[in-house]
Amino acid sequence: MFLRLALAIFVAVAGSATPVALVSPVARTCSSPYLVDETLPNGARWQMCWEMRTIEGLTLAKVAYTPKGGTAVSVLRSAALAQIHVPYDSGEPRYHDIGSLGGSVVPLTDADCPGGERRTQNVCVLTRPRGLAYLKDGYGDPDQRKSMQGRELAVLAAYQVGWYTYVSEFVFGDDGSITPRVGATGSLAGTTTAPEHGWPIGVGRTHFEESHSHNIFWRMDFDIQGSSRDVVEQYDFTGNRTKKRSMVRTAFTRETKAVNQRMRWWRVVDPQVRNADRHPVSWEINNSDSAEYRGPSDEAFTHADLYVTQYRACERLATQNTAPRCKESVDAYTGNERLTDPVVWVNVGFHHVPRDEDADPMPTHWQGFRITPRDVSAKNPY
Ligand SMILES: [Cu+2]
Repeated sequence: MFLRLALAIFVAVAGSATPVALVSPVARTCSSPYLVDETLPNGARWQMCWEMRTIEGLTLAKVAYTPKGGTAVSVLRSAALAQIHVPYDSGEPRYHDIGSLGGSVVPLTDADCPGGERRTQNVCVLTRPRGLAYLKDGYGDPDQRKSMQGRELAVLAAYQVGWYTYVSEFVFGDDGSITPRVGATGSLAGTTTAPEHGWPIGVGRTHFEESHSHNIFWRMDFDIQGSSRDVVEQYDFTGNRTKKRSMVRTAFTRETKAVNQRMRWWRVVDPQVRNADRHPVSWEINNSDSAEYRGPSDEAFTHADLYVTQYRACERLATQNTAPRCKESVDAYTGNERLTDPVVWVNVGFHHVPRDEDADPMPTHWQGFRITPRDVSAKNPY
């Protein structure tokens, strides 16, 4: 009890001037070292709890964002990796790399977490520059010239899975953006194959290292100000070789499998939570960087890029979900159930064709997707 009181006082003193910290559900759910509460230089504040789960590894909970000068909005009930599917181009092997990420955490050094905090269980929490937040020329008037450097918060952990080291990051921008991403590094698996399935590695053309995909699934349980009323919408823009383009909005009222298209994006919106302009608060999801791997019929979970399912506690992994009385993969979770508490599953593929530069230690290749605030702040968040 005393500890909790001491923590509350600490949060009140260390936090920003807003009294939100004391009423935020985040501070009530967890405490140091599992609490992250970071106010970036522009005033944007991110609060969340984390845990190291045995299977999924680093898992975030109760993620809340407070735009500069605004009030806290809860965004995610939880966010975690849900599978890393690695099928090789010759047809075999086909790995499902999430077995026990929490049991294969790679120890981090200060150099791996520069300027940040190395928390227990080798989780790193740090902030770093993210380049120009904005730049506007003054057209000769220095007083009118405006520019600012952005900053971001990253919460990360690394796992050793076979020869690969996977770095899993959740990045929170001072603009309210969220970027989940995974970097694959460590060593190539050393799989040899026929030339048509790989690339010559080493001297000459004797050893062909096999190409493969990394199909990474994230489970994102959005809860914008609580689990009720959240709606997932899909946006498309019609017009092919025409001057005119028209926006088409599709609200998903039932569980849905969706595929990427070049201009398509989705958003999670709570129609009753409004910003100062009375526009509903939402977060936009963009999965435009995926290689969009499509496997055979017994890998139907690869047949869509985004799944929206009704919340069910036992549905945690995108494949090989072994919870009792529960379906086994995300395509099977996606039935026709009415959506009242949507969970979004994002599938991002990277086709890894090895190259000489992948020699040990293999340089990190990154893959992920973007979540951008849409009408959370009524003005420029800086
Ligand atoms: Cu690879």
